[in-house]
Amino acid sequence: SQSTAVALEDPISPPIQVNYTKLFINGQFVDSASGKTFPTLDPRTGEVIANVAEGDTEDINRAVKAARKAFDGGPWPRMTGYERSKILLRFADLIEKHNDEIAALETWDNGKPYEQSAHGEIPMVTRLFRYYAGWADKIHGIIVPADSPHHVQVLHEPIGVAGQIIPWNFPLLMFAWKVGPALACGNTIVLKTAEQTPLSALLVSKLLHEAGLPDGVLNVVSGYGPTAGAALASHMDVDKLAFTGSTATGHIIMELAARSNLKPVTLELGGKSPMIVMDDADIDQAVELAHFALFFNQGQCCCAGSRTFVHERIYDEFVEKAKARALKRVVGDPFKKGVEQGPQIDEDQFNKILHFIKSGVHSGATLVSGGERLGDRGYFVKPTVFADVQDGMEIAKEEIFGPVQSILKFKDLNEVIRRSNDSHYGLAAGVFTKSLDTANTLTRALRVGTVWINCFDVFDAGIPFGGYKMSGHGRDKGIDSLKNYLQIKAVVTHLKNPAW
Ligand code: TXE
Repeated sequence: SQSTAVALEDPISPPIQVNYTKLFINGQFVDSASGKTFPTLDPRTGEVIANVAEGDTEDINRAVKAARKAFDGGPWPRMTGYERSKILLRFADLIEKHNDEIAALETWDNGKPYEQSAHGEIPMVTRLFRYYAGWADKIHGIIVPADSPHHVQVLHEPIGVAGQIIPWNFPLLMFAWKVGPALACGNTIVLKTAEQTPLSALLVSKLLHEAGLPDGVLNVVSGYGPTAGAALASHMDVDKLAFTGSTATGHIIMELAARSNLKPVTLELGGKSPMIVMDDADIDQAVELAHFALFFNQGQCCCAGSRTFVHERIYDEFVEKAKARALKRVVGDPFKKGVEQGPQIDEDQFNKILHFIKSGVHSGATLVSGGERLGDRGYFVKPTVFADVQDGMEIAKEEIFGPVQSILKFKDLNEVIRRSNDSHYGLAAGVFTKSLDTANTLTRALRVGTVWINCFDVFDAGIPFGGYKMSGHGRDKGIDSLKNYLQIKAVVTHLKNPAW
């Protein structure tokens, strides 16, 4: 392990010690087989936080072997659901105990406001593990009545070794969405974190073991996508693969799974979610909600309300107020109190966002605020608002994944339904209206996995989350995500005395 300390603004965060930088395989922190490391950077400055062991094919093989052994012969899939739930509950208690320390590490590695990490995300991680601890002893099959003298049982069994590949925008929350249900069902896991944000998963893996998780049940490999990630997706001994990330990588993941052992794949991919503001809306509230829907987490949300559709009757006033709100947004060091927006995750994403801003200007959209980087250090982008955005423009079609709001004008309900659905994506939608009829019509017509009515980004552990169309398939969270991690076995027994 390696130790680095940095003085961060008191009193929000103490200096952070980075204790875990190696791969976590079979209950031990180990170096990568190659001995190679890669740097994880502080997005506020671009400086190195720590050098982390770089996993590749050989490390994935080692991790899968450990997970296989833990599944085939180990106690985890064989212990009672109640025993599993107790370990998950102890883990949740440990996360809660270390909440602020984990939150600070998450903010340092990712750049998101500390207040969001400490009071939003890490508590949600705790909640999620308690939720799935609650399921661990309630997963069971059914009895099916037969047409013949047979007793038919349908057993629900863990699926085996689960491979999980997660992104950097909500590092520990994505860890929880994937690991929680897989563990509750009794599976073993090899998880690859995103190369931008390897630190928090390593820290909590240690806590999970402290809580009593047997060796080899959870293995965490840090490393890059085309090397470690691809080795996991194409591994012949991985029984299931779950991925959150870009649609482009989703194509690759499914292909790797298809070409290897046909492992089932669940995908949670990109989006271009409409946020629809009707003319009966309270404009100030609608502006605030649409602002939050897009700018939350530096705009780095798969479900960001990145097409703000506003009714023509209130359009001009809305744009003025959206501009004023964006100009008021507090951007800066995410460890400072009151900061709403930190830096983007890395230079690639920062450049991608600046490219889209240029594209918006060239295509004739009206730039009403922002439009450039903030400062000359780190990856900060000014909150940017475009008005007069047309459906065909690149900024209205592609996922920008940054603090860039596109405001589009519409006339009537059928038109906004058609335009909202005219996308390869189908992840989420926001609807802002006082009319129950309008809300009901939109809810049924929109081809998306989540509809938020007069709210946005509500992520309770029990609410299923996932996409239609090229936003993916399968659901994270809730009861539905258990299905991703279960095998179904039919057991048919001949009855000698059917009358009884
Ligand atoms: O994503 P990738 P990137 C979108 C967003 C963003 C864009 C690119 O638009 O701008 O994707 O971001 C692993 N085999 N989202 O490049 O590549 C990678 O190491 C196996 C939306 O970061 O999808 C990481 O762990 N794995 C999204 C994970 O995939 C591979 C969140 C995600 O990286 C791989 C993030 C390969 N060949 C980005 N290539 C969301 N849905 O929330 C990469 N990976």
